[in-house]
Amino acid sequence: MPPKAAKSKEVPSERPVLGRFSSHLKIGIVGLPNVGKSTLFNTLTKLSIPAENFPFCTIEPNEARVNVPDDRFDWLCQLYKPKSEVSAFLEIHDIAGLVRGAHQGQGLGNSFLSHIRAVDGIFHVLRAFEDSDIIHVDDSVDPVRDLETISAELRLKDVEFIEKKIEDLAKSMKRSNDKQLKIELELCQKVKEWVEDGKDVRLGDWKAADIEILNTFQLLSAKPVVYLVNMTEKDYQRKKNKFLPKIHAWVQEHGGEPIIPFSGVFERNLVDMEPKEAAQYCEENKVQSALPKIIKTGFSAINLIYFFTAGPDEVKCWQIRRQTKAPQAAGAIHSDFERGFICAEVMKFEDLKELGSEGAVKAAGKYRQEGKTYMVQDGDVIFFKFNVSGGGKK
Ligand SMILES: Nc1nc2c(ncn2[C@@H]2O[C@H](COP(=O)(O)OP(=O)(O)OP(=O)(O)O)[C@@H](O)[C@H]2O)c(=O)[nH]1
Ligand SMILES: [Mg+2]
Repeated sequence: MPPKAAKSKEVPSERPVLGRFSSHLKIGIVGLPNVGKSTLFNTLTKLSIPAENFPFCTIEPNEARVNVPDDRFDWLCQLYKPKSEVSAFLEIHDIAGLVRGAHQGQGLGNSFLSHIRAVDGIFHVLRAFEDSDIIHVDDSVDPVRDLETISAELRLKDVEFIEKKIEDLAKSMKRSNDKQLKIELELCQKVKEWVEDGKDVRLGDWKAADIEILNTFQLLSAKPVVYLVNMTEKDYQRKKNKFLPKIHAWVQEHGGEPIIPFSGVFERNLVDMEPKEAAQYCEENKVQSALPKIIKTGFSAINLIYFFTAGPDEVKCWQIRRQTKAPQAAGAIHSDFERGFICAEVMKFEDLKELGSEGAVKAAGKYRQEGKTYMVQDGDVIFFKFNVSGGGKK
């Protein structure tokens, strides 16, 4: 029996997250050709982080790091007025358009799919604007058909991968009767059935042990998705688009991931304006950029969070994967912090904001010492204490 679909998006705290265990996670922009992927990517890169913090801001022509906007970070910078400010960033890859038959090598099929394999989540861009000057690969604008096309391609590639895996496992089992091989084989058969049934791997209610195995496969339909619906500026502004209700219905039926409407043309124009002019334009037209929401949602979708270190020298966001424990979070700063971990002194951002200073948080008894098993939460303000032989304390 294949597992039943996950009922809720809330991951129980003990269950491992589906996806690579790394704090260097990235998201790829995926979709059919000519839907506005590169337009979005180029607009985002214009928001790239200043070069002094990340020397490899635009890593490759199609890879970039973008600041994650955050009022909490801005507030901390106001409070400490630090010499250095380092915000969180989202690494985004622009992937060339995928076409039907890509899994069999259509278009630049297989290499595109390998680019998708290398990212940890997907911004799925859908074209919901009509413009006879911009060719649609399937001749007409129909985002629901496009959703079907892309998601089917990803699943077909997964089936191919799993079939190969099953073959390999069966061969290995002839040589040895290892219990682990048998467990993997059974899981692969379950996954194959699930995917062939038209369901994405990420929607399965997999057991913790299954997830550990699945995480070694990097299956395409296991990756989290955020749907970005590209529409005309007029539609975006009036918050109405004829395709949107159908897209919404489809997404609800297929996992209920976030949908963010945007307008590529509007965002491109806005980013080219002077900040003052842009603000005035937005006010006059009662419209706002969707980019901050796109970046924040993408960051969270690939299971990244961050904690802050804050003081007069530096306010910095340290990005880690959700469910990271305190010593490993300390290791994001320096391996010595992890090796010699003593404890984490933690303030909740909300407490600091409400009470106004570190001293006030301490006085209110809300400054906590946490040990090795503490799971770091997004927005924690942390001071790590550590001790390595010959080293000092911080
Ligand atoms: N009318 C209109 N045209 C757009 C919009 N977004 C992008 N385009 C145009 O559509 C064409 C394709 O845009 P790209 O951003 O290059 O599309 P892409 O998805 O990266 O395409 P491939 O890389 O070929 O897969 C360009 O001529 C863009 O100017 C939009 O919101 N409205
Ligand atoms: Mg492109």
